Parts: sequence; C-alpha cells; structure tokens
Amino acid sequence: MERILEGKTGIVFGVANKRSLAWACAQSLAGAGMRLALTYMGERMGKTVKELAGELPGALALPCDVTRPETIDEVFATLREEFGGLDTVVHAIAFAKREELEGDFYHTSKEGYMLAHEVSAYSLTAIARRALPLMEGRQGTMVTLTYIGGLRVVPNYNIMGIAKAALEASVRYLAHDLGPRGIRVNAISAGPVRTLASSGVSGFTRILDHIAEHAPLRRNITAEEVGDACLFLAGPHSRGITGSTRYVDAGYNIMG
Ligand code: NAD
Ligand code: 0WE
Repeated sequence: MERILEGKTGIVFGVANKRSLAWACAQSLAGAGMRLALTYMGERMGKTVKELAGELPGALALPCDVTRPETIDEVFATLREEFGGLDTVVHAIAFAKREELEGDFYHTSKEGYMLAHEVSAYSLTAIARRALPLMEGRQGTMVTLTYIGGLRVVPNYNIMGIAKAALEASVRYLAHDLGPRGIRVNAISAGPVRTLASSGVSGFTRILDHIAEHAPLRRNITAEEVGDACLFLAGPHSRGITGSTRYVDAGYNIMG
C-alpha cells in the first residue's frame, strides 16, 4: 500500500466493533498513512473502540452521541488541540427504532421519523458545519455511507430509506456549498454486510442470499471493499468527484 495519505488527518464517526463499516474505512485510511480519530457512542462501546484505536498509530478514540450536540462540539475541540487541522471526515452513523424497521412504513411514528432523520441524516450536516473551520484551505473530503433503500423500496427498511434519501440529497447540497472551498463530499452506497446494525434485522440472511444469487458479481461485498472505496473517495485519485453516490454492491443496483 502506497502511503498516499501520509501527514493527513481524519475522523471516522460510528465505530462500534471490528465488524463496523467505519472500522473498515479507518483501516484503509490508516493503511495509507492517515492519522485518525474514531468516535463511538456510549461507554459500552468505549472499551472496544479504545482497543481498536490502539491498533492504529497515533489514533484517538472519542465519545460522540449526535443527539447530544455538545458531544460533537467536544470532539472538534479535541481535534483542534490534538491535530490542529483536518483533511477527512467519514460519517458511518445510522439509527432507527427497531419497531420502525418491520411491517408497513405508514405506521411510522412522528417521533421515530424524527429520530431516524436526526441520527442518520441531519448528523452529517451538523458534523460538516463544525468540521469546516478545521478543513479550511486543505482540499478536504467527506464520505458518508448509504444504502439502495434510499432510492428504491426495500421491504422493512422503511423510515431508514427516507432518512437515506435525505442523506444523499444532503451530500449534493453540501458538495455545492463546500466545493468553492475545495472540499468534496460523496456517499458510498454499500451492499448488505453483516454488522452490529444489520444483525438486528430480521430476514437479513435472506437479503444476503438474494444478492449472492442475483448481483452481477454473484457474491456479497466485504467491509474491506467499502474501506477501499472510502480510501479512493478520501484520497487524491478521486479529486474530480464530488456530490456523488458510488455503489459498492457487486453491481446489484443495475438490475431491473
Ligand atoms: P454499526 O452498528 O457497526 O455502525 C453504526 C454506528 O452508528 C454504530 O457505531 C453506532 O454506535 C452509531 N450510532 C447510532 N446512533 C448514534 C448516535 N446517536 N450518535 C452517534 N453514533 C451513533 O453498523 P454499520 O452497518 O457499519 O453501519 C454504518 C453505516 O453504514 C450506517 O450509516 C449504515 O446505514 C450504513 N450501511 C450499512 C450497510 C450494512 O449492510 N451493514 C449497508 C449500507 C450502508
Ligand atoms: O442501514 C442499515 C442498518 C440501519 C439500522 C439497523 C438497525 C437494527 C437495530 C438502523 N437502526 C437499527 N436499529 C436497531 O434497533 N443497513 C443498510 C442494513 C439493513 O438494515 C435493514 C436492511 C438492511 C440491508 C433493515 C430492514 C431491511 C433491510
């Protein structure tokens, strides 16, 4: 691996454990020489994520709950002290109440609708606004994670699909706002991968089997493939790309 991100700094939001797509992104970025901060939610994840950060040279592990904006402020205050500036933000956070991810979408409660959007969509903008002062004049990049359920109907994905549609639109508006400052913003639309979030989904194995049978590559993707796409979108090889959603899904999205 060429160390194309040597001397750069980044933050990866949403590490829960070693299966997290956030962790795969962190490993790819750190492998290219980037110094990282990882964020986790709640002290229960703290121990695991501190151990994971220990595997990456110079990495920090910081608590952050995006429903508590003061915790986002604290993250960026720490980054200013420890890193000075920031080149890359990776956003890999999503949450909806479990009862909203089954049955008919029209049963979605107002509270469940708002929570899914706060955590899974608005948080990207809340983070971007705070990251901006640290990213000024550095050709920075932001990468978020989305899913095909934001574009097409995936049964049971429900309110998360609406939130991902808002997230993908946020990527375009942020790309428009930040482009003049040299900052690029893109999303990776990943195929299904077994993680803490997806293991809580009933019927997830059936979804994996369906992809393995029907995707052009006739297999599922790996977290490492998402990490490497993140490396591409965060690094100089994608310097002409902003505002886009790139599929890392073994080609499944082209199927009719
Ligand atoms: P994960 O459970 O490892 O990661 C989700 C993260 O969101 C966790 O670290 C969790 O702590 C964090 N989070 C939830 N609520 C939060 C809050 N209030 N404040 C801060 N953090 C909070 O699962 P994952 O599958 O790696 O999910 C990462 C991203 O990838 C999500 O945006 C998800 O929608 C997306 N994605 C996942 C898949 C998949 O099949 N696993 C496919 C496409 C996209
Ligand atoms: O974005 C996701 C996961 C999102 C998610 C999952 C959970 C499960 C546990 C958000 N919040 C929660 N809350 C919980 O309490 N994916 C792309 C994975 C996923 O989730 C699905 C899927 C797929 C694929 C939900 C229903 C149908 C398919």
